[in-house]
Amino acid sequence: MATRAASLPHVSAAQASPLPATDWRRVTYLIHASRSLDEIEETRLVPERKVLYQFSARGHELGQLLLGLRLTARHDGVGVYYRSRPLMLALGLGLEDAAAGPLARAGSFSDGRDIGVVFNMPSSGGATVIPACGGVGAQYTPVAGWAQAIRFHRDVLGDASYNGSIGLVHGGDASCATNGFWSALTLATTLRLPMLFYVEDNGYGISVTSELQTPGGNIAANLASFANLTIFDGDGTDPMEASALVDRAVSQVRADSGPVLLRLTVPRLCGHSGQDTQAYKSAAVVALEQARDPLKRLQSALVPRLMSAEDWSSIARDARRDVEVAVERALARPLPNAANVTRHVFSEEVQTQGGLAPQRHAFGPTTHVAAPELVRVNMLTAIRRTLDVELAQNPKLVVFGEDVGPKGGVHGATLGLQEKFGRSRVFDTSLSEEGIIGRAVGMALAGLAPVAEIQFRKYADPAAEQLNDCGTMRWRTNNRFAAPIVVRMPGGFFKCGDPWHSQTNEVAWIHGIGWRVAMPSNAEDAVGLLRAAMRGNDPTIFFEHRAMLDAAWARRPYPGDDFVVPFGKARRVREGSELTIVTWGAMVERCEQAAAASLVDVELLDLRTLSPWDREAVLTSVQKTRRCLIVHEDTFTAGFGAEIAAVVAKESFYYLDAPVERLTMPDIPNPHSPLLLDAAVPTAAVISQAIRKIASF
Ligand SMILES: Cc1ncc(C[n+]2csc(CCOP(=O)(O)OP(=O)(O)O)c2C)c(N)n1
Repeated sequence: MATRAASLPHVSAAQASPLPATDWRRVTYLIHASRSLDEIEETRLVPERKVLYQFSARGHELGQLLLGLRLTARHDGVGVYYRSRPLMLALGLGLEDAAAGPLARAGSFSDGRDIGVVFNMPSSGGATVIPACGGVGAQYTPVAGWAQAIRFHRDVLGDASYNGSIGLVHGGDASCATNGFWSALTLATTLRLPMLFYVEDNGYGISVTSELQTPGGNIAANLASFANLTIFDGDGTDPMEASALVDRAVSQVRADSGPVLLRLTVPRLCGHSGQDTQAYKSAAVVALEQARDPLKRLQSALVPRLMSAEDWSSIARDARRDVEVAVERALARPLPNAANVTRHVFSEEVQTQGGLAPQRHAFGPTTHVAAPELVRVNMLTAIRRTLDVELAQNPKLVVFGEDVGPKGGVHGATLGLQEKFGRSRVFDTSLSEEGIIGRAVGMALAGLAPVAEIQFRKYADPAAEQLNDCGTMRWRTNNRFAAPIVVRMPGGFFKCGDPWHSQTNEVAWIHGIGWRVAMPSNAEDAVGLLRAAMRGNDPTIFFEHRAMLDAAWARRPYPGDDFVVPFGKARRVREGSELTIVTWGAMVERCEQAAAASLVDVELLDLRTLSPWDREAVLTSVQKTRRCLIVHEDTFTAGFGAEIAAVVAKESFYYLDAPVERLTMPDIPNPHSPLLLDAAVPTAAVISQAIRKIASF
């Protein structure tokens, strides 16, 4: 059982002596550097329209600097937000890069692709700064994943260099109202992760006061009875108090004594962003905030006790001069190269950090040629066996999701895997899809290979933000980071349907930037595509159609432990000369039945993967047959069929003898009654009719 350390509401300056660990000269330098950057941006670079989106950290600096200077372990992982620039400086972000980001210059942390305060920093022997996001609260669950990965590296892989490493996540008071915060808090406290939540409470989320984010406005007070969590709460403008609290908080998490929440109150001495005039604050509030300026309080605490007035001024001058030089150098940097704007959506070059590729992980041999066993297996067994083989071969692979442990998953895909590989490799999660995907992202960034299960496709909705941010990560960071996670996701109808368990909506993932998407129709392809996904270097959605998991049609001989199916290669299920059907998932079987029953010579293509999709196979086939029917279970409007139809219409315009047709679910949720379901999802009979109609056009 965890012991709860006593809360430390307000350690006074008298109680707390300056700690030897605090390099006050460095703190002094960095606070002035941060102020100078803010001021030069506010007074010069924003008016000159050189910085287009500006965020200052004035008032927030002290706690961040004290924390950043203590995050020195090689495997520390840090989650930050847009007001974290002082923390970044303390962690080693160079002044020139700090200035170049907001100027959207070449180099720096996103090469002009992202807002200049949406930071990231691969480890160069010290802490990693996990790619930040614009979405408030999105920083929390990836840090929980990082903290879990620390434990995995240390205890499961036996890597002693992870001893004492921690995850630190930084957010504002309003971020404590987000899904991400609560999800990460559940993760950290149930698993007793080495994770430090650092909340900087400035009383506002833009203009909304903290009483609307948590009752009474103090998240630390409200979490006082939360099990397995130690709370430290104090004044982030008082150098000695803040230093003492930061030191205790970091030490406790480093000692692996469970997660800590540290809340420091700070004034926001500026608008929320460059555009914000703070008209919603009264003059009295602004005056009170100014009176709490941590820079002034730092000066009073240090001068003359720890340094002379001349020292203080000289450090301030040095910082100012260095920042001015850095800004001029940043301004002299080239603008980003527009010719590169489409690069790094998917893996072209190995990223600096994230997943196994930067570690030059050696996978076993692979073949595209199946070595079929004698006995056929259903798709569920095929998936389970592929997970089993990859778990055995790759010690960094972890499989997790709701009920995947002792129960073996509600669909049975992970049955027996926890018994075989243990609770660290195959495990249950809390019921938070944001937590499942955010954790997967953090684990991937920490060098593991996470395979997450979302119980039903529709229940990926609460993870939408993490999925979206994961897909765009490589591009946003200009290939510095990628999180190649595999997300297994059953969906589609099964005997009956309903709006919750049967949705496919695969088009959402194809539209999401940076995701590879597989939707196999049978056991052999499921093996090859899942293995390709688990050995790949891009985030991948692996859609498991519920109707096909045990369908007799989908049973195939297991194709071997080395078998992979390359993404972007359609399977020609049936050769024909009069009409091409393009389809995937559960519709492949129905289309095959319909084609066999029709008198038309149909060529049937199973796309197998939708991102990328095999344009060449489709166009070659349509240019031969001169007719095209696209069949999918997803709804009609803006379904993936629309994209295929647009490409076929453009690229095969002169070859077509009939309009390109789409046969899909109507634009309704999946119905429950089998009668209604048959009226909605294309049946073999309806597909046959469409074949005849197009053939006779
Ligand atoms: C999910 C999400 N909702 C809304 C916003 C717009 N927004 C940006 S910052 C912010 C306030 C955040 O306040 P807080 O977390 O307290 O941090 P502070 O700015 O005070 O440092 C809001 C509403 C956003 N970026 N993300």
